[in-house]
Order: sequence, then structure tokens, then C-alpha cells
Amino acid sequence: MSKIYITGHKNPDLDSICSAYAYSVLKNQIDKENEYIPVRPGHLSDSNKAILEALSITPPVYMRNVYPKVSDIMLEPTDKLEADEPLTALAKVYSDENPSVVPIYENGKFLSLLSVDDISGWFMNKLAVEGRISDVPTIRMLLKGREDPVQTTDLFEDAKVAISGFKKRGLAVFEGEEFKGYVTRRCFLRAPSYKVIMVDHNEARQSITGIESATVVEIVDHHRLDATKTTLPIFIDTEPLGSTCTIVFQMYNRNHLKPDEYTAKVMLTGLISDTLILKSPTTTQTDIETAKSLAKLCHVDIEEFGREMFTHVESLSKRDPEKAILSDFKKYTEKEVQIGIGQCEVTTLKDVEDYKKKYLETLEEIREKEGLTWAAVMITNVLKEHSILLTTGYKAEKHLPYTLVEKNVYDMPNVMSRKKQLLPQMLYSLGAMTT
Ligand SMILES: [Mn+2]
Repeated sequence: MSKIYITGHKNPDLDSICSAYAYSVLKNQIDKENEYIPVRPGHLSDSNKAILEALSITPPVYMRNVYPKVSDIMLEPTDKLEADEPLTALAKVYSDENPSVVPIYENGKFLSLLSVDDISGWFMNKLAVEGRISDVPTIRMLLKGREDPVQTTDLFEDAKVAISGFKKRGLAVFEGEEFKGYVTRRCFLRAPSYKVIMVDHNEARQSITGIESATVVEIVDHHRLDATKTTLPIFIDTEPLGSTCTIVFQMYNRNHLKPDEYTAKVMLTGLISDTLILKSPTTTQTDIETAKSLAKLCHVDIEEFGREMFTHVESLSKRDPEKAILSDFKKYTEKEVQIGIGQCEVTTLKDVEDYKKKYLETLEEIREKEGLTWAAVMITNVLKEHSILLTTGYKAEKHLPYTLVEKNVYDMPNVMSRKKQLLPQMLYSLGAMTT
């Protein structure tokens, strides 16, 4: 059974988290040959953490990267040979398995690795000095000093360098203080590759660290396609729907399966979050129908569920402006102009006055740090289909079709979507500026 990791994009949002989980449940049902493990490649924002907590949803475990590690190639010890046993005890292990190294214990605790070189070295030395071997030595007599062990979490490439630097044929592997096994030179002949399914994204640069060394086996997504390269043909399902969770639910349908109550709730969370309670212009009829089916399965009212969910979104006046803006910040390049747009979801715009100044200052700092020409953040009231735009100020701004409230602040009634509404307008105003 091989392990296949399902991951959303970095800076995971709820659709990423929820679709990875829901898809793993489905895959584990329809494919018993493999084990599907949902993971998240980054940390959740405080708001998303609060939403999941309130809904009693456990997010997938954090996974730092998908680079191969020592634990993936480690050999587990089979025989427990004690240092004070005579060499004859070792002879049997050698005739059976012919290992290049054997772990040696002292009172049940790992002591050192013994290699074939240690054994032949001892005999040769004895013969050279004394001309004969009088009696059978104990294992201890043959042991050389212990090399520094490697850790289970060490990267394959690092451990490969380490082992080639030692004269020994093998290195002990520890997990913290505990002896776990050992690696020999042969373990490093070929790097293992993690199998990964990308959900809610398809671009390598948005993916989990180390994706370039992994084998992507599937992609399930609803974004523009700039897909990662693969060596083999793979299954890809991208559809222009409001959320990846919606696509996953279509897959349940195609397989004539029904998600359980918990999984239905998880999918509804991703769907409601990405479509801003089905109000975002990215919402399709399929999303609406899917939401209805899921709501039925987990016995909730969509509108109530959505409102309740978004009440856990912290007010921007309480959040750290930099974290809030960067938690969902996307960069684009158009006509060599680099722009960046953040989006923050809120449930009221009445308090914008309280934090506007701080956010405008932080936005300017971010613009400078990221080397952007123009930066903006849209603050979206998900309950009212209304956004406010804060920008760093750029000459293209005069072409934006929004009402200027004061310097660098625009009112955007009925605007909710960055990718479908704001971004095209910003790109258009850049174009208008140069012509
Ligand atoms: Mn999504």
C-alpha cells in the first residue's frame, strides 16, 4: 500500500483544507490499494482557525515539505545482538542476511553499528601483529567508535552527503534520543519520491515545498490552468466552479457515493467560504445545488450556517494589519507593472474608519517590501455584497470605475470577487493609462 498525500495550496484557505480532507475520504473509499492522507502545507489564519474550531472540524496535519527523508529509506533492526556475545552469534546473522552493517546493543540499548569492515579490519590487524587468532573475540572487541547518527526527519539529500563523508558503510538513525534503525550506502542509490494530489491549485510555485521532487498523481482544481509538469499522464479534473469542494462533491455523485454527515459539513464549509455564502460572482448553479445537497446531509440551513461561520472572522481593527493583508495576497504582472491585491473578508464595513489609516500605511510598506508598483486590499462585507478598496496610490487609479471616498479609498458596492471583478478593472486601468 503506498501513501498518497493530498494537499491544497500554501497559505491554505478553507476550500483548500476542506477539499483535501473530503477528497481523501472519497479516495480511501474507492481505492483500497493506496492510503490517502490529507495534509496542509502552511499555517491557517486566525479567522480560519476560529471557524474550524467553532464547527468542530479538525484541519489536516501540517506537512512542511515533500522532500524524501531518512525515515523513507531507513532499515529497521531485526536481530538484537549484545556487545558481549561472542562473534559466533554474529556469524549466523551474516550467513543468513549478509548485511553490510549490524546494530549492536548493550543491555538492550543501542550501542553502535558494526560493519563488515570493522570485522575484517580486526582480523587483519590481529594476523598482522600476532600472526594468529587464538580465540573467538566478543563483538565488543571489534567495535570502532560511534559516528554521529542521522535523524529520521533529515532530508535524503543531506544524509546522502553525510554518509559519503564517513568511512563507515552505515549510519544509525535516531528520532530524537531514540534509536530507530540504520541506513547503509545502498539505501541511497535512488531517491524515493512522494506521491501527491494537488487540490485547489495546479501551479507548482503555489504548492507544498519540495513538490518538484514529488510525483504529482492527480490535480483537482477550479483555478486558471498553469499546471505543474508531469512525467506520466495523470488524472486532472479542473472545472470553472465556485469551489474545489463542489468538484469533490460531483466526484462523490459520479461514484454513486454519499459523503457522511461530517464530511458533508466539511465540504459545505469550503464551498460557503470560497463563494462567500454563494454571493460571489464565481458561484454557479452547480455550486448552489451542491450547497443544498450538502446542507441537507448535515442538517443545516445554508444562510444561517454561512452567517454563523463568518461571525468568527475577526474584525480588522483587532488583527495585525500585515498578517491580515498578506493572509490572502496575490501578485500579478501586467505590462511589466507588478501589482498585488489582498482580500479580507468582514461582516461589517461600519468600522473601516477605525483601522483605515493603519492598513493604508501597512499596505504601502508591503508594496515597498514586495517591490510592487501598485498594491491594494479589498475589504469585503460577505453579508452585504459590498467592498471597500484601499490602495497605495498609482496614476492608473483614475481609470477605476469606483467612487473615490477620500485619497486612496474607494467604495465598491456589489463587488465581491477579486479574480472576476476587481482584477479585470485594475488590469484595464493599467491598459488605459498607457494608451
Ligand atoms: Mn478554492
